[in-house]
Amino acid sequence: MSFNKQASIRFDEIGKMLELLGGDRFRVNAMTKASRVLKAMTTDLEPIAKSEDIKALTSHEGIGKGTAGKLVELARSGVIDEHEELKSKVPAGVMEVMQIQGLGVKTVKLMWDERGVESISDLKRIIDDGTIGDLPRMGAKTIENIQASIAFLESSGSRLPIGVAQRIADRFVEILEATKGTTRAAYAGSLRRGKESIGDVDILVATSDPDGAREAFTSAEGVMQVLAKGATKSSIRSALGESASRWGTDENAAVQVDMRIVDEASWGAALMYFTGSKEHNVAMRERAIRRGMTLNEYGLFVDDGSDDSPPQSRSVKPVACATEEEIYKALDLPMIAPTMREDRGEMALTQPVDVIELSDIRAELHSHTIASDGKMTIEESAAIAKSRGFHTLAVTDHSQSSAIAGGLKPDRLREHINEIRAVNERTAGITILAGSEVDILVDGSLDYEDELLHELDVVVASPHAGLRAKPKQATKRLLRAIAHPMVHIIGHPTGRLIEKRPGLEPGMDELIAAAIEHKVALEINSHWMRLDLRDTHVRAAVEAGALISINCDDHHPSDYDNLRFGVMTGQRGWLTPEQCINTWDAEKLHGWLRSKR
Ligand code: DGT
Ligand code: CA
Ligand code: CA
Ligand code: ZN
Repeated sequence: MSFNKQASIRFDEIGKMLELLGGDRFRVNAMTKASRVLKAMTTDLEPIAKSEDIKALTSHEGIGKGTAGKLVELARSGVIDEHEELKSKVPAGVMEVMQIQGLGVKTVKLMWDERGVESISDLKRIIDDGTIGDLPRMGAKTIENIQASIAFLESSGSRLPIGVAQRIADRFVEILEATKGTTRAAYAGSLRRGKESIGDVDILVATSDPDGAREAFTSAEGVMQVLAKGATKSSIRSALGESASRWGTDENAAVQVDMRIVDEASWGAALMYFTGSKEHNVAMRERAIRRGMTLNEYGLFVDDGSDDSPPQSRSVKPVACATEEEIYKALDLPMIAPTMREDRGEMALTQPVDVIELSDIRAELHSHTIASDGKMTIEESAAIAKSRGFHTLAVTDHSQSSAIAGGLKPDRLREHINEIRAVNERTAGITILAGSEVDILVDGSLDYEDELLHELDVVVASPHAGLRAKPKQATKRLLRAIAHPMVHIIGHPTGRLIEKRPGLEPGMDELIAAAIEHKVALEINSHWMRLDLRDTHVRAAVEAGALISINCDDHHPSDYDNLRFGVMTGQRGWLTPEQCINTWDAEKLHGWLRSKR
């Protein structure tokens, strides 16, 4: 695990443990903030912390003097004293209880202090003997929800990749749209923000027939369990369906889906609230307060100083509520795309960012055919690319070292190049380029001789094996590939698989700087199992001015549909169309490719 990640986890735990022990609010917030900042940071702080350069550490936003001292401790000794000390005071089981959805620190602390709950089994005990009900705010419904969350945590616990969650959400939205009385239905939450993994699916519906919506939702195909069926919120657990088997989960795996019935009139406010992120919402509410207003899921209201009840329940007319646009406008902000709502600087925007859209993509530069491990012929793949309005398709089958993936020996690649050129000759309306996805071997050299690489229009160089290498080695390996004069694109640079394999953890800042120097594009691989580069890497690359290439890495016709996930990952990194080579017109793109020959 990278140094930053280790530090991020420890700071998060320090924050939680401090809070459980009734610690200072200000310090709790500082730790939580530092944890978030470290999680998103692409600069490896280990060498800086090792050299004990406090000034350099505190120059990063969100890292104060205290946090910097702790980073130095961690780099020097592998532990943080305060973290160790707190761990001796807070039982590990209490931290496990904290992972149960819907249980806040306050409640966990109360259970621990008043009922001696020091593990999940302790919690189950006070539920079974009913003594949990003696605690404040523990109605039958709350207890039921806690039980469901425990069951969920025990059955799976891990997050779903976006590609699996997307299909389930699309299906529920379709079902609700087809239900009588529905005026609007949409998904919100992390899925709408295009996050790589999804904890649960959040659906909103506006309807003149709430009973009908509840019925349709809770009795839909694939519903395994109904967790709640309330006036405004219903929750179910849904089977994952066919997409799950491709992901390799067991058939009992499930995802929670929440449906909320909201008012048509305040649709925008509800959509904004339930899209989140929580951090973005908090920042938005603070902004509203500073302007003498109140923002909630019903709208933006002028604060009339009455603390007794929320404004909507007193028939106060909102300043804005129908659309997200009008709420942002009323708070003097440009429209912020859902994918940018992570409190990562969007609150300081004065102009909208022209982030990349799906329709901007005009070329696919990483695709496989039956020549290696793909399921399509060159013609079939080209027909799909053409139907998507692409002007260029690069066929990039695997290289010789990827033997399991049917990698091509040099002679076979030469034949394949001729075949691609022949198909290109007889296919109108799209340019089919001859390329290869060339393995970056563990020492950073490429899997074909330069002479052969020179024959290729497009070289995508990707790491496939040796993905457990130490960060330093990984950096060296990738830097060597980037410096190769015939490489155009680094494919899935870290080789990670979401929720399955961490992949390489190279020094991203160094890779980005080298990519700029050698005019190499870094890929966002759009497959939902990969999304590699990830959002935070993209953001760093975009800020530094590196070129990005968004590709589907198609093996199967349906893989072209994954483009949306790659584009959303680009948006999460604030990528604009100009910086993505797949948006360029044919002349510009082909010229750039040729400049490396
Ligand atoms: P997930 O499900 O873990 O992938 O992440 P989200 O972002 O979908 O989170 P979720 O499902 O807990 O809640 C959906 C949205 O609702 C969230 O992004 C923001 C909003 N929301 C939920 N609970 C709170 C809260 O306690 N405070 C605020 N400000 N917003 C909340
Ligand atoms: Ca969610
Ligand atoms: Ca939820
Ligand atoms: Zn590939």
